[in-house]
Amino acid sequence: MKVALVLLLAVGAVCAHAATLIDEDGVFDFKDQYIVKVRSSILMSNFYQRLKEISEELKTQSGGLYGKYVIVSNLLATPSMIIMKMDKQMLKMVLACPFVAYVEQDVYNDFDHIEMSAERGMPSTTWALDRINQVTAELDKDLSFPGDGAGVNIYVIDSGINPDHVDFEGRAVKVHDIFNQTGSDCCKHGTAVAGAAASKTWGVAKKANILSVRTLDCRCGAGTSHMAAAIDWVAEHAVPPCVATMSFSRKTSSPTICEAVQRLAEAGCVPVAAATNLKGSQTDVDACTRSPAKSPYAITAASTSWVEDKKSAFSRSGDCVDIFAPGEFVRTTAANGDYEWRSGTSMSVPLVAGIAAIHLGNGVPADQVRHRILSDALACMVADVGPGSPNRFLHIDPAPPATVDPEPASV
Ligand SMILES: [Ca+2]
Repeated sequence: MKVALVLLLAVGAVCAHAATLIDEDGVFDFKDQYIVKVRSSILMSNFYQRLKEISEELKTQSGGLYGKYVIVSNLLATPSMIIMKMDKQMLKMVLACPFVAYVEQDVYNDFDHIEMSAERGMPSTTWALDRINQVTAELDKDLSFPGDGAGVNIYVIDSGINPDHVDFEGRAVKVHDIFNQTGSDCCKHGTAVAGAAASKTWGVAKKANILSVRTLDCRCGAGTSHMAAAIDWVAEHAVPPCVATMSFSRKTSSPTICEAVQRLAEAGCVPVAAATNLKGSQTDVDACTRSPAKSPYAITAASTSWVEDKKSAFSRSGDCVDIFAPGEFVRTTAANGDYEWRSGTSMSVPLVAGIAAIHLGNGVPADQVRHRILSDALACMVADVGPGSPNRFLHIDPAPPATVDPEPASV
């Protein structure tokens, strides 16, 4: 259960104010660690000075028991967001400080893997690519697209990648690892996501560049600060035209991640996020309770089945979903150099991102790609979309875009 606490506790003389603490029950892997967002009107030097004063005040009052804090690192590119460890009394005082906009608990976020069993038989290996370039449900074996995304950079913010997979044809490269490691795909997720976006055989945008930014560890999990920092890194370093896949999620919505996604969009990249998967008996089906799915700047993708274009049972839904795309039994590249089937909203994301790359490669401006994808989507195609979800199904016309005649020369 998500709990939003507003602590109105003992405040110092200067701090007659309470920021909101975005908190979560039961997960304390990042013990006493928080992301503190300082109000944009405040000079950071003034905030750091105030931290010292609060600490000294608490230490004096408690005989040295409380008032401990450490600035962990400034993983986040935005200087007004800092990651710090602090004791509970220090937290209360920071929350009460008017310099602070909000404090978000930094937590470790597990990954919700989806294992599909082939109870209804298996689809054709090409079904996902085949389905998104045609209007009718019956597959016509035409896998053509009106472009290949050449010159477009697809940032795969994920678990790393195997850039040597033959199906990437040398177009994939590891550009950053948030854990300062090698960027290798030890959880074997990022290579699959990248393959559905841009591999030669199973990708949508078959000539786009793949740039891997690792933010998921070998368990496919990450801290909230890691996720936000990876998005932030791309916002800082992205080379347009570009699109970014975010097939991961914080367990609850996160203002830190939402702000990072906004910066990414403002940097000229098209953000695509997973609606995320339901696990076991979870009854919270709303994608709005997850980040980056909640971000209005991201194109948030939910999953459909290869049978009757039905919303996948595992897929979250709701009005934070922007579009549905195939997400069951998607054939793609595997981290070991082979190929594999993958299911989950994680796999809907790269199909949307691949189409975004095609549009970018065809000259559609980044700030119009979202509108283009949503307006091209097929209406009323998805069965059982779930409460509040828009009934939009990913679609691109396979015919090449019409060439625009040059303006007639003026006489
Ligand atoms: Ca087709």
